[in-house]
Amino acid sequence: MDIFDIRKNQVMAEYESLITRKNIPLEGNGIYTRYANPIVTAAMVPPFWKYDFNRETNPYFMERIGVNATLNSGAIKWNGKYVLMVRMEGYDRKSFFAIAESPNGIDNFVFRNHPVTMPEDKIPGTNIYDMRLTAHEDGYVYGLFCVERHDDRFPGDLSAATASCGIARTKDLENWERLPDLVSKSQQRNVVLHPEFVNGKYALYTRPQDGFIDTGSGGGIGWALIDDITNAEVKEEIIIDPRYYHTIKEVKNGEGPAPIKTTKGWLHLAHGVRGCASGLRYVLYMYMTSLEEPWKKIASPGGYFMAPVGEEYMGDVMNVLFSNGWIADEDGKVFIYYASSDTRMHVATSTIDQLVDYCLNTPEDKLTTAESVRTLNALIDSNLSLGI
Ligand code: M1P
Repeated sequence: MDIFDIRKNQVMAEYESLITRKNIPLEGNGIYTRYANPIVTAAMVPPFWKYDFNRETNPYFMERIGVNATLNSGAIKWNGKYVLMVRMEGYDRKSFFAIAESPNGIDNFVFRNHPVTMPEDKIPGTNIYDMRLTAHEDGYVYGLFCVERHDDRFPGDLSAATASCGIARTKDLENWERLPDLVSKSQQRNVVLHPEFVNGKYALYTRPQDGFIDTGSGGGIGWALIDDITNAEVKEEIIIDPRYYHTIKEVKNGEGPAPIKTTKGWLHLAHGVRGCASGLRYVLYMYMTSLEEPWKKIASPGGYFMAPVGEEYMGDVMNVLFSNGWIADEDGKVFIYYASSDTRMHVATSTIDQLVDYCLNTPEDKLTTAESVRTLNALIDSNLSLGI
């Protein structure tokens, strides 16, 4: 065997072992269960995306195209499979989308042969990422994602960029019809389509922001009704889940996946960001809104729902959990897909009943130390009175 065969066999064996590896549930907190292994990593990208398999042109079996990270993934159940719309990031820093699917939602994720070829809007984007998938009651599956372009108002500044919301739709998850980008007075990232019409209109969760990174005057997660999804424009926007001083969402927040409908209200998963000495810390939190008026918050459990643990802290952008995909099965099981540190994908499982219980019965953040201690003492006193 020459070097070509030795390397090819090694690469294929490692890939096969990773994509067939069984995942194991870890002990949970009663709210959700984490799993031992990440479910999609850069090492699980098919070798035929990275290597030239032609011995003549690649005698050393060298990697030709590298994938740096597999992160923030939209999710949907499709033909009985758990489908992730993975944000792939190449060695060249460009993100693109690719579908990885699994028979059980927790392991054996395999990429389809080709990444998604997303049609461009009138002005082509430089980078696209973080798709939220929504199976809308109009019959389409929509993908809303961030489109980054250089901000040409500042030609000398190579970091000046704009964020807008790209919109595409499909009926087969293969062929995408690109609609015009969302028109909005502010920049937008983390825009999510609500799955139902509201007052006969499409409804969006938005995240207005003054700059590409800083939300500035953007007060939090917004809500806007859209007259025409084929020419979507935010005319009026209200903030339904504000940022707040000295909370997990002091600096920024953003809607995660499209909310899940339950008998008690809409379940929402979001990310909150605060600053600390080591930079920004991204955690996941939940809230619920009214069934009839999805823009009205009815439950706001205090603090974070999930924060990085163990290897989740480490990666390209440290101390980050981010989720833009979850799947609720008909039996009530929920698969929460989240990325750690902008590097790899994980799953946690729960149920609708558990998540609703968590939202309705976790004390709210009452915003001061004194109130937090009062809340804690109430639980302690109640428990001690039971004679435990
Ligand atoms: O690096 C952390 C996240 O930062 C951005 O999220 P937000 O707009 O809320 O700050 C996004 O670039 C996201 O992709 C990334 O994971």
